[in-house]
Amino acid sequence: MILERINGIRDLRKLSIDELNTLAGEVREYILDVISGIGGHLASSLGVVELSIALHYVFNTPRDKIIWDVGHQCYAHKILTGRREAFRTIRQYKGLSGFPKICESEFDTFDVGHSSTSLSLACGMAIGRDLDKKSHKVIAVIGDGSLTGGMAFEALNQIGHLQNDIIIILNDNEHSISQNVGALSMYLTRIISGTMYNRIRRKSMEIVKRIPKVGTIIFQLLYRFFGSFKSMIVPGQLFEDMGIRYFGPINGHDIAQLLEIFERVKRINQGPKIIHVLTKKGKGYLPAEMKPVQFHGIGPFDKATGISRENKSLSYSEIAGRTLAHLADTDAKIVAVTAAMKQGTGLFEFENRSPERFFDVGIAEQHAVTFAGALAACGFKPFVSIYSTFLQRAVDQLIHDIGIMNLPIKLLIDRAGVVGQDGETHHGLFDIAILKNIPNFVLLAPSSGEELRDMIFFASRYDRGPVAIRYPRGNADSKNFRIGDYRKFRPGKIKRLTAGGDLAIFTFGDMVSVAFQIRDKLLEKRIRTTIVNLLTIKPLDVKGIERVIGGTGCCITLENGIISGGAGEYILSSIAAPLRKNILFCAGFPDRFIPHGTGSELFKEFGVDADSLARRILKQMK
Ligand SMILES: Cc1ncc(C[n+]2csc(CCOP(=O)(O)OP(=O)(O)O)c2C)c(N)n1
Repeated sequence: MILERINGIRDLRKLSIDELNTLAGEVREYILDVISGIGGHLASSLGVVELSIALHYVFNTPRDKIIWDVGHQCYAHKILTGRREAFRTIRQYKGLSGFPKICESEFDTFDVGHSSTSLSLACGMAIGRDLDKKSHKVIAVIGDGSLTGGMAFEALNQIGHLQNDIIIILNDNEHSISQNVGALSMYLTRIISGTMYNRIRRKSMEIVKRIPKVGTIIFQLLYRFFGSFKSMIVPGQLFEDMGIRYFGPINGHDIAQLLEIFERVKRINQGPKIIHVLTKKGKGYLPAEMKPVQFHGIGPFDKATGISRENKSLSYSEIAGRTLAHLADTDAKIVAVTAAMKQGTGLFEFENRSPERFFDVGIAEQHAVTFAGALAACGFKPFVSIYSTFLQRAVDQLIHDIGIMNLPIKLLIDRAGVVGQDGETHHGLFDIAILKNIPNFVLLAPSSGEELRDMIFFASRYDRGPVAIRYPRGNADSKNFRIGDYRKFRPGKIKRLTAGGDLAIFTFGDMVSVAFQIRDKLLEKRIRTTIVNLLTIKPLDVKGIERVIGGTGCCITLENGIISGGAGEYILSSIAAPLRKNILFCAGFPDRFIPHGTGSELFKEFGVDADSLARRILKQMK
């Protein structure tokens, strides 16, 4: 095994090209062994094994800086840079992060997780280097999906203008999570087919020329015919026109080719360069090559068959997607918008059934929100399905393009709360604090499949302003969920789930089940609990809440979000002043970035699990 000898980057640089090829196979197997057991971003990482090897082989890392966009494709990079054994702990509680982390290694140049940041980072690092009169290389690795993000364009604009020495590796696998979309993606495809076309053109001209007598005439006709495709002959002209030298396309699985082009480009010390590298998502593992979307991010699976080991029942995302698709069948004004997350947010059914009203805008959350605002202004009912963490990108759009005009867009905020192993860049802990402070927004939170269905039904008919529905990652309680069984939902009304005179728990969403566990624990101590499902975070049912507090005397609030600026503090500041002392505490996540781990590990660490909360309540009630 060559991999066993790779304890750091120096060991890699001693290998021959043949050995590098063998190493690529071993790294793939190792990634598969580990990720099939615990889950992770598999397909993207398998696609860049040769690229990672070649980059670290040619460039003088960590002095030269490699910046991975999103960072989900960093597994080979981690294995090669001294973290081979630690890789077994990746994405697990207190183990390696699934993304680059500067605190983990000097080879990780920046903390990432959200897309389209690498070019801004490369631009900043290159300018920093030049101001400091240093001479190392700065290399950004960006996927064709991430290149659809607005930030990437903003950075290209500056990079082309300033002309610092920057190397951009465009890792083109024609996929974002799903098949990539948009005009730029089509342009990249034209480059690839253009080079194929060039090869065909050259070959056919050579053959025709050799035909006796008529050969020259046919050659001239063909020449004219091919001439009409001139734009294809100069690949990457778009980048060249922006002042960025284009190289490629290069086969990203041919190590010798990669080494050659990297050596060549490394020697050009001036100006920005882009190397267009073609890779296959899931390379080397047939199930992932066949189903790159499913294997983009996957839970534990059987390595031999590729079949998932997860117990799947209906998730909140699936319920949201199905409900929206069903409503859109009979309501021609409903439009669905996603920023490259149609699988994750369950919108594929909508796309199949109402393709003309389905819009994947690329990794462009800001555009998604403003685009939806325009649709709402035209009388449509745009639903933007978006993960809580990625909605953070569009805060100004929510205020400036939606809130101020009170436009009736509908946000389906998926993965709200702690998301688990993707960690601090991906937890959806800030959405309540953001949205509840934007005037005009109605903010809802279901605790079951049927509540989500009814809230979406409500949102589809509500035209007085924007509505946001936040729901967690994972399976929903769906025992009472039937598609189409819509019941009237009225926002701004709490729901008492249990009656008990000693304590009230005000909660919502997935924390309702935790409240029931607390109730059971307290009952052992003869404390009877009223559980209140808020359902609506804004506008708050202040009167209803005050009535409950008046009845129980003391209460807590409990949420899967940050405490500061969250629903609990909102209750605290909204109820009549004399009642405030009755709130024992507001439970949720503290003013810290929450690391990676399973949901239950994180709830426990931060004292938001039933055991810790029951103990804390008992202590305070005494
Ligand atoms: C701002 C933001 N939106 C959405 C995502 C979710 N996401 C993670 S990877 C990915 C696709 C990236 O595509 P590409 O850059 O081509 O990399 P590939 O996975 O194809 O290697 C998306 C949409 C994200 N990480 N950040």
